[in-house]
This record gives sequence, C-alpha cells and structure tokens, in this order.
Amino acid sequence: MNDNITESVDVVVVGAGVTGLYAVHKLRGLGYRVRGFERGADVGGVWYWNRYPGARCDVESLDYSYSFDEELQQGWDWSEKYAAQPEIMRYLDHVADRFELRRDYTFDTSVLSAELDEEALRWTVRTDGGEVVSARFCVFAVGCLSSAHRPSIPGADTFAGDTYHTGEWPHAGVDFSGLRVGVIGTGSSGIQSIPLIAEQATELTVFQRSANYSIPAGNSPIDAATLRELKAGYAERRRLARLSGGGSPFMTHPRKTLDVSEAERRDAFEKRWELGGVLYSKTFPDQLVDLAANDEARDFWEEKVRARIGDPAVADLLVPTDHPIGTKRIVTDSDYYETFNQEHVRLVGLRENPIERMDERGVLLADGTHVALDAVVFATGFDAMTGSLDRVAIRGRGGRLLTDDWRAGPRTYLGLGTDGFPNLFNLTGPGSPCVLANVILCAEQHVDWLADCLGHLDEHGYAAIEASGRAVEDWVTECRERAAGTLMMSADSWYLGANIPGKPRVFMPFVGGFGVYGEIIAEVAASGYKGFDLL
Ligand code: N01
Repeated sequence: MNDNITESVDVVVVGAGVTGLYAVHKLRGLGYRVRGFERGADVGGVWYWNRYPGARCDVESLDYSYSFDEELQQGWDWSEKYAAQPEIMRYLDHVADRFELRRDYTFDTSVLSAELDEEALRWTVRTDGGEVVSARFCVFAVGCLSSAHRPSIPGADTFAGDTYHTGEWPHAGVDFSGLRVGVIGTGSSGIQSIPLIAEQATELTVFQRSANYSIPAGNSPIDAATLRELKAGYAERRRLARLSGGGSPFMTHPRKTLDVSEAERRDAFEKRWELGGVLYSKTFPDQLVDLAANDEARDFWEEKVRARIGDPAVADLLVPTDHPIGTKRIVTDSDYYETFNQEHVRLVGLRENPIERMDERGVLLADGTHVALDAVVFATGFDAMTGSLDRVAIRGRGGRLLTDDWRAGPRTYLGLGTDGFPNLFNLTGPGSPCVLANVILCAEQHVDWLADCLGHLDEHGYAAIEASGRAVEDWVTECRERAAGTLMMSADSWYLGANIPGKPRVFMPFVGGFGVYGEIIAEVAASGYKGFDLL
C-alpha cells in the first residue's frame, strides 16, 4: 500500500444527501467496505443547506420518500402533502439513525481529488481533512443543485448590510423584522421565500430578471385517516411512479391538448391546478413538445394568475413572455403573487432597469434609482448539475481531468459512467432524468443498478467497468436529440447551463422520462452491460 494512504476500502461515496445515504446503506448491506465523505456537518444534502424561509418540496411527501424498506415507508408519518424543509430533515435524520449510516461517514469534509491508478485500477481519494483513501470504486452523489451561484455585481463587497444565499442559509434562521430587504432572483427559492420575508420586512424589494411560472402548491395537512388510506395503497402508488415520466404516480391525460374539446381541456387543466405544483406542465402529453399545445396551458395559467394580482402593470411584469410554460422548472408557491398586492412590497424588472452596482447602502439601478437596503438575499440559484463535480480534481486515464473532458458539456453513458474513468460512477446527475423527476426514486434506481453492476463484476471476476467512448458519444447524441425534439431548448434554464456566464449551452438531463430511462438501464444490465467494457 502507498505510504500516504490512510485507508483502503471497496467504495468511496461522496455526499450524504438522499442518493449518497442510500448508496452507503445498500452497498454496505451487500458486504462492501464503504467510506462516505460529506461537506456539510450532517446528512441531508440540499435539505441540509437550503433552510430559507418557505423551503418546501414540490413533490408530494408520500412520493418524496424512500421505497426500499416497507417498514420505513409504513412507519413514517408525513404531516403535510408537501413537506417543508424541517420535516424532510427530520425524515433523513431518522433514516440515518435507523440504518446507522453516520458511522461510515466523515462530515465537514470535502473531497479534493480522486486520481486513478491505471495499473491497479483503483482510485486515490484525498480530502481536505488530510485523509488519503484507496478505493476500487468511486461513487459521486454530490447533488445537482449544491454549488451556490452568486452573480458578480460591481460593488457588492462594499454593501454594509448582511447578505445571504438561499442555498447556504444560516442554521439559526434570520429575523428580517424592521429591515428593508432586497431579494434578487425569482426562481423556486425566491418565489418560496418572498412571501415569508415580506411578513417580516418593513420594505421588500424584489429584483426580477426573468418572470417565472408558478402554481399554488395546494398544500394541506394530511389527517390520520387519509394517511392510513394512502399508505394502504403504497404498493400501487410506487408501481405507477416507476412507470411515470417524473417518478410520481401521475399520468398525463390520454389525449393530446388540441384533440379534446375546450371544456375537456379546461377541466383537465383545472384538475392539475387543484393538484398543485409542477405536474401542471404534464397535464397533456404534448405540452412540452408542441407550442400550440403549450400556449393553451400558458393561457389558462395566465388567466388564473392575473386574477391574483391587483395592479395590472405589476401583473405585466410577473407574467413571463420569454419562454413556454414548463421549459424552466415550474415553481410551486404559497401566496407568491398576492405578496405583490401589499403596500410595502415592490417589484423591479431588471430587464427594463438592470442593477448597475451595489454600494454601502443598497442597490443602484440603471435609471438612477437608489434602493436603500439593510439586507440582501441572493436567490440566484446554482451552478447546476456540474458545479459540485467541478470542485473535485478527478483524474482518469493518462491523468486526464474530468472537467477538461466535459469542457463542452457533460459526457456520460447513461449518466452513470464516462470513458477514461473506470469504476467511477456519478449518480443522479447529467445524462440522467433525475432533475426532471422525483430524485428519491431516481436515487434508488441508480443505486440499485450500481449494486447489481458491482455484483456482476465480482461474479464474473472482472476488476473494473468502463463506459466505451462510442457509447458515451451515442448517449450524448441521444440526450441532445431527445431535447431538441421538445420545447426545452427554448428557455434560458439551468438545465442548459444558461444561468452561469460562460457555461456551454448544452441540455444536460435526459428528457425521455424516468420510466423509459429505467427500462433503458435495466436492458443494458440484462445484456451484460453493453456499451461498457468489462476489464
Ligand atoms: O434557482 P434558479 P433556484 N441578476 O436558477 C436569477 C430546485 N428547487 O434556487 O431566470 C439577477 O431557478 C435568475 O434569473 P434568470 C428547482 O429544481 C426546488 O430558485 O436566470 N437575477 C432566477 O430568477 C429549481 O429549479 C425547490 O433570468 C439573477 C434566479 O436568480 C432549482 O432548485 C425549491 C442573476 C435563480 O433561479 C433552482 O432554484 C428551491 C443576476 N445576475 C429550489 N443570476 C422545491 O422543491 C441569477 N438570477 C420547490
């Protein structure tokens, strides 16, 4: 063993979010020696970091929970249809305790590098805690929305008040009472937090670059009788979820938008509206591929939303005109639009009046207006899908850096592996449907596939598995072509890297849907891992 190496294991898992936790549980249960590292002080991943007011899941609680253990899913009682961040953290804490997952993790520790030893086909993983671990397999479960993005605004460092990023929220919470607050950004995080910040702030200014589509969450407590009934139907609920496009037990209307009468169309939109949240973008099967169909959904949305906003000029600013509905992730809100009917809340459209700079006392706009502020909240999103991997120096064959190989966009086979990086897996990331689906079921899908794959290698005496260059090229093309056949390319979304200056404009997720993707990866496994070289 290399002198520097402090430990030798079968698998290193990076990340203790929903994917990493299940990976540790599953692989350890199969007898692999597993070592986990996590940047945060505890488990939870995005839910550990995103503690901003109003943080709430946009997938129903019953679905956004592990399915791998029947006693776990029957034993945990969700209190609300859409769980808020504290309840999800309690759940993940419970999972970590129940399966004793913390004992294999080192927390407050970032993985700095992973380097392939080509002779031994092993990875050397170095951490900022000084550990050097040799592992046969390296599994990244670092999350797609874990690298907070703060835009560079001239003069931001001179601002005298406090600044926050929604994705790095103080654990003790923030009291905005008596303060003039600015929120920059109106994606999910901004739209969820703005109504609650408005309840405390004396003045709230929302700086909006792009208007977004948001739908009322329709959240409600789940009473005991309903919960019993839902749990009794869990098996069927999960079966439907696994077949679905998004990992939730909901199917689109069987017919296309314009093939039904107006009355039937409105009825279908109304039902999805009542259901609440992101599923609205999948009311009809053609909504994200046919602009005329999309326009119907958009018009219904606009009618509903304008009715919630008092001032038509404010409504004009809040209604998006730059992208079809659902081509950025639809936001799920609680009283977002009504917030702008309050006297002390003001909306600034940055397209018309951009931020020129910040100074000690606030924000200066291009038209010369100075907005005096005591605190600024950056709800400006993430360097999504690749940002967290980019922080790790991953060196494969010939010392090649993964970030160099991915300079023109992520290159994967099935989202799982990359040529030149044998035995290295990236879970629930680019090339997979995970950010477009229920990530907990996606995590289970990936980890179960991985566990079978490692079993296959051992059973047949292989040391390693590596995606072939050809399979990677084909998968990249397939992902690109599938996306090009939809309307998803027409929005400047984080799916496309469009929110990060200089990032290549490549649609990173697989748009074919969770169920279809599950069939594809199962078929690859059944074929003896076609597209991979077994070494
Ligand atoms: O980030 P975002 P998010 N100047 O990138 C604006 C998931 N999530 O944290 O649209 C001014 O969506 C930016 O403007 P524009 C969910 O998948 C889920 O809100 O780029 N503004 C945008 O308005 C979600 O999609 C939940 O023009 C700037 C905002 O900041 C994903 O996480 C809750 C700017 C960023 O929006 C990310 O959501 C929260 C600049 N220089 C998050 N740069 C739920 O489960 C950026 N912006 C419900």
